[in-house]
Amino acid sequence: MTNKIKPGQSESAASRRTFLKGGLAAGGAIVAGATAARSATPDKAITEPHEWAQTLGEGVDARPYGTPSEFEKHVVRRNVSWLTATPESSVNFTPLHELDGIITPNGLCFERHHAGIAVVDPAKHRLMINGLVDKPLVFTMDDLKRFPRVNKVFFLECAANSGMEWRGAQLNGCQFTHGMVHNVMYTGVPLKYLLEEAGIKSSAKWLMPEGADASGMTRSVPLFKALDDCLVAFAMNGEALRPEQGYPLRLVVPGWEGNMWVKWLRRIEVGDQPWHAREETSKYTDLMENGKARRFTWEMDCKSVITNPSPQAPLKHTQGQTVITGVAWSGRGTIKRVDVTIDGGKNWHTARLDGPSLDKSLHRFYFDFNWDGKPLLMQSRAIDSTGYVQPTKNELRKARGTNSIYHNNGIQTWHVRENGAVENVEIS
Ligand SMILES: Nc1nc2c(c(=O)[nH]1)N[C@H]1C(S)=C(S)[C@@H](COP(=O)(O)O)O[C@H]1N2
Ligand SMILES: [Mo]
Repeated sequence: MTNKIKPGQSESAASRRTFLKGGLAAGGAIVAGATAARSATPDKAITEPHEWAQTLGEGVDARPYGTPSEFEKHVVRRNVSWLTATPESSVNFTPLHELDGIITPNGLCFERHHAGIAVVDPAKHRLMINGLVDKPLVFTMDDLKRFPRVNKVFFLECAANSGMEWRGAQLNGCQFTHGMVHNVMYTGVPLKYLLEEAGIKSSAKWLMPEGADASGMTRSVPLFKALDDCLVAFAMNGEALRPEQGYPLRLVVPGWEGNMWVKWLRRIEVGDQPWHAREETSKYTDLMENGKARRFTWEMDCKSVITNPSPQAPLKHTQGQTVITGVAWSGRGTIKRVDVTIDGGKNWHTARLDGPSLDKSLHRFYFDFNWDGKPLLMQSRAIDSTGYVQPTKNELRKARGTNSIYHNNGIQTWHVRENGAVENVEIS
């Protein structure tokens, strides 16, 4: 069960905590704090020459494929040991708290594999389209690159993202609570062009994409989605797909659960009914309180999270000018508004959306404020272009119970202490 404690009370290491709404100290008048700039007192870091100015640096031949600065070594994907029985069938998480803007760098996109990373030779790779088509076709990678291609930014979220938080606050860090999402610009061919080439029979209603990895992953995708906005993608953020993301070819299913985005895509069968594959029966279905399961819950509901500050990224100052930032996304469109509270929901402020607002993409938001140095209970709440409002975790539990793992898009609360430390909590 959850502990109910008041802010300011000393806290145990218990992982699940609940705060009483009445006991909040934050909010009210914002006092003027220190400015973000340092005063002009002598500082050796500016008055003395540094070692990096004493010798020549590496030449242009040192880094044929660039990697981040050695001072950024902590910016990595991480896994959760108790979720990783075997690394070949597991997940790691995007370090959301280390990123800004909306694009996830290729080397930091979370990975989810059912049978490890297949090493596929593009020269030997083929995509087959068969089933209810006039003309079964096989494409080489070169064939695919002769079709008109498009560039589109989309988020991919695993339906299990935040799944460990259904019953209470558990993991300390947005990397772990929300890091099964990445946002990438894909280059690929609209699937509709390939289906048109094969000629879809009038009885066709469903597709079954299949992966070339040892898991041979399959999902049933309705034809209307394929004809709407699915892509067969070969590049991410301007370069070839990474092996982890399905090199040389993956299916892009915008706004829909990540499991459908089949990697190492080798075949698409066209049929007149769904296949009821493992990934849409025993997995990726949502068991309700009454014992029935929701299925084909494809769309990822509108969601947001504050990425900074957060448990892995505490505040380094104790009052004054402060930036709160995070990301919001919706599988149904763009983000219309993000609200932020710093007092556990007593007062809500409209956050500033910055950067491109793209369909079914992450959106970046900021809330700039003057911190009075008192503990904060921070939340963000996103509203998408359909008018859907991100629910609280308790609203979700009321509607769907707590048996589920998937589709947890509830509002996240972070508790910021006076010393800047942050932890994952829930408000009752
Ligand atoms: N062939 C194949 N495709 C796959 C998977 C897989 O194991 N094999 N995992 C799926 C799942 S569950 C998710 S959430 C996404 C993860 O994509 P990513 O590794 O690019 O993050 O790929 C999907 N496509
Ligand atoms: Mo997934």
